[in-house]
Amino acid sequence: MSSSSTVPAELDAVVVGAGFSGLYMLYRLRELGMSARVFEAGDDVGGTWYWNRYPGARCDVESMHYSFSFDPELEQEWEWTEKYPSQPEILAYIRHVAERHDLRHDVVLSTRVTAAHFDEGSRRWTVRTDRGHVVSARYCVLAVGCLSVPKAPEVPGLENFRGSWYHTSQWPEDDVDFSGQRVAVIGTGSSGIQAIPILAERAAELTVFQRTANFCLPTFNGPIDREMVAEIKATYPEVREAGRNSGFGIAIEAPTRSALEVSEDERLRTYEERWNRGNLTGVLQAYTDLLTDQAANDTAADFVRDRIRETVTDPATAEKLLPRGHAFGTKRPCLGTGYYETFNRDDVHLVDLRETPLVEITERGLRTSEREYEFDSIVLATGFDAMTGAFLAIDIRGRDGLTLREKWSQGPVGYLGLGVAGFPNLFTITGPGSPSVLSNMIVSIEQHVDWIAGLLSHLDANGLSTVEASEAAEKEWGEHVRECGEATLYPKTDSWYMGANVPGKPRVFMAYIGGVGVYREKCREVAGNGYEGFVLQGSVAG
Ligand code: N01
Repeated sequence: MSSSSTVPAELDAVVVGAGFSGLYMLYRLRELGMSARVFEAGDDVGGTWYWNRYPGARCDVESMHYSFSFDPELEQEWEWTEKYPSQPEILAYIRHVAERHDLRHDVVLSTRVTAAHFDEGSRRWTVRTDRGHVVSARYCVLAVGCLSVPKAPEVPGLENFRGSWYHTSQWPEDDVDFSGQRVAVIGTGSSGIQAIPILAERAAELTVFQRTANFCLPTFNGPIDREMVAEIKATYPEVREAGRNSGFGIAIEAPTRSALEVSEDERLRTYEERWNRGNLTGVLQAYTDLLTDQAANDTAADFVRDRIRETVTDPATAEKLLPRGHAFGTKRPCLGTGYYETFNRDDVHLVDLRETPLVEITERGLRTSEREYEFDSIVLATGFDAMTGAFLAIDIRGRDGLTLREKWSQGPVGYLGLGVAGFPNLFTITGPGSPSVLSNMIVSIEQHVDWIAGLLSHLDANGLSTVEASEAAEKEWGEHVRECGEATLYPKTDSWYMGANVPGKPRVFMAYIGGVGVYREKCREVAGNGYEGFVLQGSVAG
């Protein structure tokens, strides 16, 4: 896939990344009459959905809610085929959006942004790419995604392995033929849990190396319910608006009671009914305190553990698959299709790395503390340097040469997860400190992009040249994000939300858990008060 875009030396805006956020940002910038280019490292648009094309990749937000709302005709025309959209279908949707709005024209593919430096004198960003572009832009918008820098397995020896290996997030474009092969999977997060049942069908033998058993709920995926589609399409504006003002970006009935104030029978009936909905929020949102009170959480965790015991026929395997030691939901819970059932197959094996840790990757396979296993292929489903990795992969320098890496050395800071003090005219779409990964990403992306577009329009209308988060506002917001996180069970768990999956990464709860609607209101208020907490300055350089 190529793009014909030439790149002028001066632009109003450079956008980094052509996933959902970068493409929508481009759309809005064009509406404002600004010149812009999007640089995208991939060979096509799609971001996350371009890269993560491993077998079984699918979004666990339901199709009717995982789409743009800015184009009312498109949301009526587009037909999703399944309850949960598969990666190929989402990618087809993104490509369609790019073409429908002629966005490709300003997207520069196969080009990675390597540096962005702010120049005090001109009040502009100099953006450099790995293909030699040097562009001066008034604004730099980082639409780099929260989960886009793959994490290696850390154990030594990958370079010695004589077979083939694949990371789920960098899957080859031509799918891999595993027939007749002995395949290993390392990792049982969302990616592993989706890939494992399919790999089990394709390989001769599959061995799953599990370090932490996670909670997996069933999707009950299938052809989309046409009646539900018609109902939603008839009221899409209301459905979208309700999502925007909800906790996670999809309106659900808010719980009113503690899990501990109802009888066990009632609780089990409630969990059962919600389990059967086949979604992420059903069980987790059954009671007010499941994410804040360990005893309440235990009731839901026990319910899920019982479902695992019921499903997995070998008790010893079931025991290994039971998540323990972290509260349900505090590591991103997973949705799966036939995940636990897969372990009932004779050709699927489970190695518990808590009992026998992985020691090295060898020429022939994997060695644990107990023995060596031989494989033809290894699949790394080991996750990402989440939420900060993609920002820090670029050499970003703000005022006085301050690097983003220095600024974030103790963990990411920023105001509203949108801007960083010391980095004028730089925007971080779904950045740390915003609801981002704790929400339906597209709802959060649209809100950020719309808000940034409003701000840029305000700057233009008032002849202003720079906008920058103030240190004070950034600090206060950071405190608020931290306090909200600490009121929950999340910080108690080693998770990628906490940066705990990457050795040496500061341990900070990086997302805002106050809720999508609350956050949206805060952003609206900030804008309404003349972009309170941001410093708006100067006249546009001539
Ligand atoms: O990554 P993960 P992911 N040795 O970090 C294990 C989104 N997503 O790619 O938990 C052995 O969750 C690691 O073990 P542990 C979604 O937000 C969404 O699966 O660190 N094991 C863990 O089991 C998701 O949360 C969708 O002990 C090692 C696994 O690898 C996020 O992306 C689909 C290891 C990594 O799990 C990330 O998901 C896919 C090592 N050295 C992804 N290093 C949907 O919408 C890591 N692990 C459905």
